[in-house]
Amino acid sequence: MTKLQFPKGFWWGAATSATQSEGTVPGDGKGENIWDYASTHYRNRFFNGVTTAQTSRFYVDHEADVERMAAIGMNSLRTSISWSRLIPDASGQVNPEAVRFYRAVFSQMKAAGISPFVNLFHFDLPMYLQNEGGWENKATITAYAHYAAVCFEQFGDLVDHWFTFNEPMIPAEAGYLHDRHYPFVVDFKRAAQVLHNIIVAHCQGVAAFRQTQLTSTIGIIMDVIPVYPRSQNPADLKAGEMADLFYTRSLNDAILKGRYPEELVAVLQKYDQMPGAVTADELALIADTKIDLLGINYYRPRRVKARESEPNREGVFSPEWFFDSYDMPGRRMNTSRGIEIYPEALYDIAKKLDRDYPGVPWFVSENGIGIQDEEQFIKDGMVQDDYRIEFLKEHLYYLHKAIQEGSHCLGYHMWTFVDCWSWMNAYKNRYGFYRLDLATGEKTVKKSGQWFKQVVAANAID
Ligand code: BGP
Repeated sequence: MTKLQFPKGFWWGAATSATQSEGTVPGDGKGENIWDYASTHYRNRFFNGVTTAQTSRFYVDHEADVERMAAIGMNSLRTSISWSRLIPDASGQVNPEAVRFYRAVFSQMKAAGISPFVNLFHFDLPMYLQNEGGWENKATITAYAHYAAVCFEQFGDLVDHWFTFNEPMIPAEAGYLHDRHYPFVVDFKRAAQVLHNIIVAHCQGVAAFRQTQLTSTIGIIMDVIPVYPRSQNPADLKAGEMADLFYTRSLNDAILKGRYPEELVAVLQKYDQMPGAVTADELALIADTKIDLLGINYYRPRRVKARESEPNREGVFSPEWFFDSYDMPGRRMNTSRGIEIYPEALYDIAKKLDRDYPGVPWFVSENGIGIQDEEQFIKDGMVQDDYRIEFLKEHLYYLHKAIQEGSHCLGYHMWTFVDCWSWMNAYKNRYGFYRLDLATGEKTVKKSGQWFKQVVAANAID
């Protein structure tokens, strides 16, 4: 079979985040974040009884883990810094143990030829900030700018690519609209304020970076869920437009074009849903902020159909205005996670970026498949995850096609390196190149990890 060759220097790696992989040990000085709190106090609601304390123990196991990354050929890894580990309380003091830990990790990675991609915020707001209003409070933006500056100062010499946020829509959407993440609020106007404040924080993070002499890059990681109206009837097309406007363009236009879409502002004004605290200075800052690199997380498409009944005032701003057509016949589903598998979307995303947001180099910063009860596929001591290899191959096929047509995509990171803790399901679904045995802590490479090594070596897929 012909090999599909990727561009020279392509980034092959994986992504993880601090809260999902590090764990804590007594004496590490880490402060509490919203996930430590929520997984302890709401454990029966979401986490299958498993808290953030039970992770893949990257904090203590990082040396061996970096060797494991090298063993499957990874040339890059994205992880995040835990804000509440680095700055554990409201005094703003830096935790020396955290500095020691992250410097050790990033140095080891560099020595092993694994480029550190470092994200500043992956959903894990320190509890001392959440208790004062979290992202609704402008003081959190100031605290974030301080935290970002500390990171650049302490680790700037070791990091190749910085990111201000992972999926900035999620804290607003899941935390303030869909009742999924702490603080479990359902209020559109508050969600809109949270999103705006996070965008301003992103801009201040970029500004803090621009004040340094660092030659690395700074960007952001977004989850672009491509929208496909379920039918060509006008109502479904309109619903698709609105879904794209609210979930994608609201954020992408602000970050990549420097302004909120006029249509969005008009709808929010019409329904009295504009966030109260948006200043002219903030809008000017958004207009002036440019990123160097964009990460795109892709898991599933958003199939959209119109509501059956007319939306009422509340309904317009409820998640029911537009929604996934879960009953759509013929969808290929990942039943473990309840989401559709649609690799063609990676091509569509690339085309959309080229068309609507040209000029910014990008990479796939997360893509992967979470599978329940994966131990059933263990044979000869190894998870035989042929389904994951197929999934990755199919996605890489469409990515390759877009690159061939000129899309400026620089790399591909799989979610994730070792099976890790998940926000909603703890360890129910497994995503890693390495299997984690929760009982013993043992980590063993899966068939997909071995396959990935060949892909990296060839810089190609079959
Ligand atoms: C992304 C998050 C990751 C990770 C991944 C897998 O949206 O950035 O942190 O969790 O989704 O999803 P899940 O863990 O919900 O199955």
